[in-house]
Formats: sequence, C-alpha cells, structure tokens
Amino acid sequence: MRKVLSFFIAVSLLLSCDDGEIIVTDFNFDDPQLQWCGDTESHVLFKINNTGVNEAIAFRFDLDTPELQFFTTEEERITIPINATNQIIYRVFDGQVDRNYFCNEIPPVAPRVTEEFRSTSGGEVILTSTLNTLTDHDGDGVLSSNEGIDVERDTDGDGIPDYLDIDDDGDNILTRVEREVEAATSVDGYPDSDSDGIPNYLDADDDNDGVATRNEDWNQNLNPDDDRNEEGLAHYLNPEISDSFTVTGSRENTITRSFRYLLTIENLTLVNQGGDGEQIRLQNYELGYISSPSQNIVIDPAGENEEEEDGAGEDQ
Ligand SMILES: [Ca+2]
Ligand SMILES: [Ca+2]
Ligand SMILES: [Ca+2]
Ligand SMILES: [Ca+2]
Repeated sequence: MRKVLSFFIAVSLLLSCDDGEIIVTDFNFDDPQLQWCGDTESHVLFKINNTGVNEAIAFRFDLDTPELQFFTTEEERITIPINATNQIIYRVFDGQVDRNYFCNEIPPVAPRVTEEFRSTSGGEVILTSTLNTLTDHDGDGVLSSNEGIDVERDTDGDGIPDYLDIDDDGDNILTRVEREVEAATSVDGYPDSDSDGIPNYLDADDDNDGVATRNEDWNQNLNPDDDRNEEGLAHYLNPEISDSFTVTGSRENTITRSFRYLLTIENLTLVNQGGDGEQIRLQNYELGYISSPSQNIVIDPAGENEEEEDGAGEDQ
C-alpha cells in the first residue's frame, strides 16, 4: 500500500491533471513476466508483483472469434477492445499472491483483495505476434538466411522452399540427419560424402553412384538410412552398391512453431472500486510478452498448411 501511494504521488507530480485524475504512463512491476494458465481455453493473462507491495494486473477477455485459437495465430496484429467482457483488473492484496489465484477454478480464500481498480469501456489491447522460429523456420539446423529465404529457393523443386523444407534435396533423408553424417565437409562446412562440392543435405545422390539416394531405399519405407551393409554403411552412401528401387513417396514435412506476443494497452482507464472513484489512466502501457505453445504443422507441397495436434506447451 505504501508503495502504491508513493507511486501515485510520484506520478501525479510528473503529470498532474486539471480535473484531479491521475494520468500515468507505466506501472512499476518489478517482475515483468506476463503469465497465463497454460491452455488455449484460458482467457486470462496476469502479472504479479510480490516485492514490497502485493499486487497483480490481469487481463480477462473473451474473444468473439474462438476459431482464431488465441496463442496459435499467424495474425500479426490482433486488437481486442476493452469493454464489459474484456477487462483489465488491477488489485492490491494483503499477502503474497501466486498464479493459483488466477488459474484455480475456485480462487483461494487468501490473500484478500484490499484495493481493486477495474477498466472502463474504451481503449484496447493490442497483440503483436512474432514467430519464435524466425531464424530457422523449419528447425533443420540450417539458418533460414542460409536457406535462400529471400528468394524462396527450392532446391528439390517440390514446392516447399528450403527454409520450410525439412528434407531440402527431397531424398527422404532429413536435412537434420544429413548434416550429421560423418564425412569430409564441403566449402560451407557441411558433410559432403562424395566430395562433389554439394553438401549432402542438398545432394540428391549422396554417393554419386548414379542412383538417386531416394531410390537406394531397399525396403521402400521412405528412409534409405536404414538400408545398410554388414559394416553398417548405408547403401545411399556406398558407391559400390547401386541397386535402384522405385520410390515415389516423400516424408511428411512437419515443422514446429510458436509465436511470441507483445501485449500493449492503449487508452486505458482504471477506476477504483472502493467508492472514491479514483482513476488511473494509461495512454500506452506495455503489459509484457508471452509465448504460445509450440505447434506442429504439416506443410504440403501445394504450399497449404495444415495444423496438427499441439505440441508441449511452453512453461510461462
Ligand atoms: Ca523443397
Ligand atoms: Ca530446410
Ligand atoms: Ca542428400
Ligand atoms: Ca550407393
């Protein structure tokens, strides 16, 4: 409480206002970490501060487009109006507050709220999203900038650009695997088994025996890597073996992605629910960052993305 009062006084000194309202531009939360309860059904985001004063600011909302699947959207900017259902609530407590207060179905009896401010209608919350995997979109270990993202290079011509293709040469040995083959390296530092200057992950015939790697798939299970001689050398890396099998299928192109959201609030007015009508006004307030759970998506050669089941959620 003491901190809140001193904070209010400090702010009103900075920005005094004719009608007695207090206009502030920032809260001084020591812990900037924005949290959520960890599932896509949960529509509350909160930030807790237990240093000096026990306080929390929460954003409870109800998106009117549930199919948008908040936290798994590619939309670069989402605007949520502040109104009767989408509310910002700032509370001060008489003791330490933790995430259970927001995430339990029945909130704990303690701590108790000693002061509460609620938003009035007007203003908005803006979510700006950034892909977490911007540097290596397909997670194959080769940076997107080195996979020709600027020109949408498509080495195997399957319609999936290299930066989104987990098997860049279309030979059914994933790039991640081809990067780790033990061999002399090409000029760019990646393994190049046949020393033809093309690294394995971009070489559709890795042993240069005239049979494409994808056709050196003896059991035709879309994985030439498990067809090997007694010494354990895979036939696709063995120029002495050149049996060819007809393999038409390709590995499913599944990539994992998640998004990082920046939440900012514009033109927020919070009103003290205690009766005296005291107001806090924020013109532009950065609430914080939050990450979506990771999500697997299949990118098919036609370039259409299809969502798979969600992966493990990130601990936020
Ligand atoms: Ca491709
Ligand atoms: Ca790739
Ligand atoms: Ca290859
Ligand atoms: Ca071979």
